[in-house]
Amino acid sequence: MSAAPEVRVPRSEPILQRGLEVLASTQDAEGSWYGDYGGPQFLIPIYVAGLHVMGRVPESAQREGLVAYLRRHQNADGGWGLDVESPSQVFTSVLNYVALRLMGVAEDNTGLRRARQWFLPRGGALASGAWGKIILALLGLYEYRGLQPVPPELWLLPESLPFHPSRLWCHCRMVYLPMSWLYGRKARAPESPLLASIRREIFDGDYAQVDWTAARERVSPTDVYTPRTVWLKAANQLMLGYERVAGKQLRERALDFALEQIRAEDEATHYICIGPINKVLNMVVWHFVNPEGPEVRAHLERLPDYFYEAADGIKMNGYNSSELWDTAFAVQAVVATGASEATRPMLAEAARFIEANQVLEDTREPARFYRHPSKGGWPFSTREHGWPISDCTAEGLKACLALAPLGLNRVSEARLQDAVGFILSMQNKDGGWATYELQRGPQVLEVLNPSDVFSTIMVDISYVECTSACVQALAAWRKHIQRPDARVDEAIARGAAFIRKIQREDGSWVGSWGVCFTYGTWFGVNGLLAAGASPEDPALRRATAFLRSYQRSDGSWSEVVESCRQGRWVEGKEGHAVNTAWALLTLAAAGEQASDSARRGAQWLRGRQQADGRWPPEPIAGIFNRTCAIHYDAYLRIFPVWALAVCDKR
Ligand code: LAN
Repeated sequence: MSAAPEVRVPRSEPILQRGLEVLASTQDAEGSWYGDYGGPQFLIPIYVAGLHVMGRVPESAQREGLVAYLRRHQNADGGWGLDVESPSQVFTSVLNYVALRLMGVAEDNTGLRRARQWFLPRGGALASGAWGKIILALLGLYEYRGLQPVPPELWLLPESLPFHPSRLWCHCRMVYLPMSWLYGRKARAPESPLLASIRREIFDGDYAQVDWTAARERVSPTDVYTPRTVWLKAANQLMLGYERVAGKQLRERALDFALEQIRAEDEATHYICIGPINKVLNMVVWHFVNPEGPEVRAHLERLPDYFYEAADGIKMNGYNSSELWDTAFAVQAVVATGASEATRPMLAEAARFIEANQVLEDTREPARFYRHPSKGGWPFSTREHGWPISDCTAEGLKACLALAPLGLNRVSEARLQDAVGFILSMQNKDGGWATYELQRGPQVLEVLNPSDVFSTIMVDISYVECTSACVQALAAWRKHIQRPDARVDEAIARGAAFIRKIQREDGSWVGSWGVCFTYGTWFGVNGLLAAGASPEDPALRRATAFLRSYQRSDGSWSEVVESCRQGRWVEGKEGHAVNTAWALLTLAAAGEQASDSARRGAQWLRGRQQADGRWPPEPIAGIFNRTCAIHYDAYLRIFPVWALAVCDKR
């Protein structure tokens, strides 16, 4: 097929112009787009609790900002949700209540009174989801014997066991690692009058009378997304039995082992850590090891990486940033607009950021610390963070290859080759790609998920997003090198087969990291196309028919986080520019950019742009672990531009 010359129908011209200006004006000095990555509502309280254990409080300006943020996001019923858009849970309500108290808000404050009125009738601290109780125990506001056990000795079990901690998804593993150390030590903040008072406020009865055995099992229905299975209950009984007889020597060995793993994580990430939770918990661990030590100091220095000031107050971001990810998408969007002289400086800056943030080395002793080799990968945020991810590497590589024909790519061929090597090393046996590592354990381990509030946290499994991004990157690479490479070809074919296998009956794919079917289907379709599927392919026809069937009468698409929770399409109140952009990108890729459906979608998207070149704020489009919404600040600036650029091409 000879490529038809690309003709741009200038219908979106002024809109793209303004959209590009907004992108250019929000680009950072380093070439990236840095922004708000908030949403989850359990991060600030864990941070404040951690500081309190260390005898600290946030400095006053930060404290004010945090308090303002928590107040701003208290639900009308008095509680706090798992994220800023969700219904109240006991877990987040009790923790945010405690955080406000620790930051100096008085017990009789109206907001706090309303909070108590929400969570006390539901059982208060005793009915919190599992992680809440762990944090409360650390503060001495809950008893360790009322927790499901997290013994550090699990780390000493044979690595060949399918449930050895090293086989867990790295986020789960890295959160439970410091938790197991703190649990093993029964680490606890020193008692104080403030804590004694809070303890009276968050229980609905006398603390001295609490039945801690019953408390272990108790959890409010509001906090249960993943019910505790008989397998988990059996495992808990086993661990409780062990906890009763645990010898001191073995415990010390296990604690030492865990501490070494913690040190390796801290060093590999320059004390940023993989995420905000293990960042705080690792720091607290070091406080108990040596409060004046260099590790605590190093941790304190990297705390600011996680905070972001926005119109709604100061929040703790869900990662140290989403810069690489957003920058890679922004590049692809801008290149799709035709990359005029005016946008070259923006692309050149972005290229610099991408070049500066590829991971160039493996971590120290990767096998000993259960790390997959890192060299050549791209992280979600920055090189310093140090954890490369399959699809971030893929999008980084795709961005470089999109910049190359413009003469703007700065990453050498050898380093691009390393990225390809990293991607190839990450392909699972099932043909798909997981997030940070190969799948290390059976997916049935999910029956041991002890978190109550999250799903799919136990094992890193293949996802449509990661698989599609890797297939697309490998296909772009193959085109770039213009010579055959059997390994790459085979990887693409296996990846495409995986994508086909997980397509749903209705033609869609479920997104796991974006909301929801529009996101998953965008990846599914583009993965198959990159692997060589023809637009007539029945899988693609079913996918576009699925999308068309959910188009709203005004031409837009709209999905909300409930889509991910319920596993079925749940419509929002009005059209969303991000969902609409994903749907349009999908239709256009599948050859339907001239269809009536795409035309109406593009029309809606154009009409939705504000005079300032932005699209108005809309509900959160990011998600993790099926339940928690997380805000991708740059998506509203990137995807509408990208979609309109693509729809304008004929
Ligand atoms: C992220 C952010 C990036 C995201 C993508 C790269 C977009 C995705 O395609 C793969 C998964 C990944 C890497 C991802 C996984 C889960 C994360 C790390 C997050 C959503 C950011 C925050 C979240 C993390 C688990 C939050 C801490 C909470 C726990 C349950 C440990």
